[in-house]
Amino acid sequence: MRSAIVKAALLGIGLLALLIGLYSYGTVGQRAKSAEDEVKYLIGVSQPNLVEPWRVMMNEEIKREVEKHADLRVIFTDAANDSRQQADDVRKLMGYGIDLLIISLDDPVMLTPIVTDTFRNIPVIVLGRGVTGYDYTLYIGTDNRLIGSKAGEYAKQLLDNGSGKRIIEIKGLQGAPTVEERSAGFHEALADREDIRIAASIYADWQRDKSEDELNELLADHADVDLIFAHNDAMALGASKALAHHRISGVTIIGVDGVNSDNGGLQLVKNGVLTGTFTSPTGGGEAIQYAVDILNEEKGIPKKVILRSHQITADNAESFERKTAVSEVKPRRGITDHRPIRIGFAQVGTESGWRLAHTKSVISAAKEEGIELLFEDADQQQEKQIEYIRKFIAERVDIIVFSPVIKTGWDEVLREAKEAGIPVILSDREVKVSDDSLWTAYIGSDFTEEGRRAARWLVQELADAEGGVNIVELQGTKDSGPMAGRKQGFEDIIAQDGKYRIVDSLQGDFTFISGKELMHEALKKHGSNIHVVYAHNDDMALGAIEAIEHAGLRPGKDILVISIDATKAALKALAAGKMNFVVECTPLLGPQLMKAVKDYMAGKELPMKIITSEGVFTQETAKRELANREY
Ligand code: GYE
Repeated sequence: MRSAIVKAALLGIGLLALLIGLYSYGTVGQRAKSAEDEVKYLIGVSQPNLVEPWRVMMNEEIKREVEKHADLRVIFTDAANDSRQQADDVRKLMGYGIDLLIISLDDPVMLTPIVTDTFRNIPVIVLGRGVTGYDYTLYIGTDNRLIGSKAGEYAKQLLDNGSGKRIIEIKGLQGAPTVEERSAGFHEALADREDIRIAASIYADWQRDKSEDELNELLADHADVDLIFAHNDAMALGASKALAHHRISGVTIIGVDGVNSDNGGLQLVKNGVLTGTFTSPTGGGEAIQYAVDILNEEKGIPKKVILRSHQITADNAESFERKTAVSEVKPRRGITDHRPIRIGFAQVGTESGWRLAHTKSVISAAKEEGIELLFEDADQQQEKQIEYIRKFIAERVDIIVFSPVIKTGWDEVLREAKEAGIPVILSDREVKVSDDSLWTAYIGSDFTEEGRRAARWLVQELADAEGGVNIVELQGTKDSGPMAGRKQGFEDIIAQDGKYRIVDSLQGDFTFISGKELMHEALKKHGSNIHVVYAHNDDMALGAIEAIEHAGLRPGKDILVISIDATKAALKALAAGKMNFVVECTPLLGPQLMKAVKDYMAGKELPMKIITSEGVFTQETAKRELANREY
């Protein structure tokens, strides 16, 4: 709670802000006389510029959400595309005593240190572009590579196979990660069509006029163009003007953003200037919602929230507009419908300590929220999981939740759920399907990042070690999300130094027994030539420890042991010196899952991915954590 003096000062800042070009927003300004005491939290919003309509929109969404909270006050800054200015803005905001910073970065590399500094003192939400490392509270953004690849798929659809087709790509700002990602996704998607060529790629800095000017020049030589993909709708509009100027017709234009305002992408699709666009949600509204939760110290705040992008074409523009109109957010079932929400949960099995904790968390969170839960355990078998999902469809549950044992093979049953109008939430493991609208949200970890974290520790720990480092990898269930990500992330990091060698990568299934047996085999084959065991989960690591001891070697000393999950049993082994490093992967997903279920039923759109916040443990930190571990 802010003191009276601070609150009085806040009013002063309002005036000061106007004088120096900042501006503030919130309930105090409007209700100064009656309600100034209610201001509980001050939030700073630092923008890199406000020339892009998309950023103006972001601020609008922030304001709209702030209006719902009488106790919030926000100060906005605009750095006019200057990173040094943005760092100054943040310092100024800190000087005003903000309780939380929302920042959308100009140059992520240059601004990471100021974000890190700020995060030492207050929570920080990063919007749109990531910083390196983990020194922030929450990142909210969209998947730009996915947007690029969706645009590429759409382009392929629009340019029928046959004679050579030419595309011009109009990119945003040179060097910006958003631009590289959108472009990479677009190029990847087109790679399998030899008849399509990206004839030219130009930069237009996200600006309509620059796009028009650059394209005007280019069209002098490239008049034969079939399709233009612009990284935002403003540049797409500029492109259409250049085409008109050259009297070129029949060119398909695809944009990105889909903002609903004059000359925003939605309107441009409606009036036929654009053939299609892909929404790029700003995350402004979500940032305030999470800011409130963070400031109120609620549990289960995620680390990353990835928002879903929607395709808008002439066919769905109107219904999209209706669906997303602010006044249209209404509960997904009748107000008179008082029965509890009913969800069907097809758990993968009972393979690990992690899994048991996950089951417990989901069941108890459902109970706490008064949500009826139909629970089935598929014993690590895909056929059984499919069977249970079909059963839930037949029983017409409100939402289906499942933890897919492997990534592939779900298209058919998910299509059945979609046709029945039942949304599917993926808990802790992802699927790979042709159409991502077949699932509504994923709540779980970033497995590739977990693998990277495991490897980063190793590389640091053995930085001075001479000679080669032989690693045995114990893999989780074949083709499962965590197995694939943990393998990939680990390999990416160790590949940077030739001394690390995976001498054996053995296929387990996340169970203690598989870890023990595989390690037994590995020891028979490689003897004491093994320096490190990297297990994809704790249970396999604990099994491996038994095998190592059985072979007369000392786990944690003769052979370093690294694993992922951080269950109590593993932390005990770590504290006892039998393991060396454990990356956390939290199974306590029940509360976040139930929150998503309730949000969905209340009519909100769920983020595409909610990535949990997790830490890492060494032998020292494990000792401290043991007392608090719930699983
Ligand atoms: O790490 C492992 C388990 O899907 C994240 O599955 C989960 C993994 C977890 O059995 O122990």
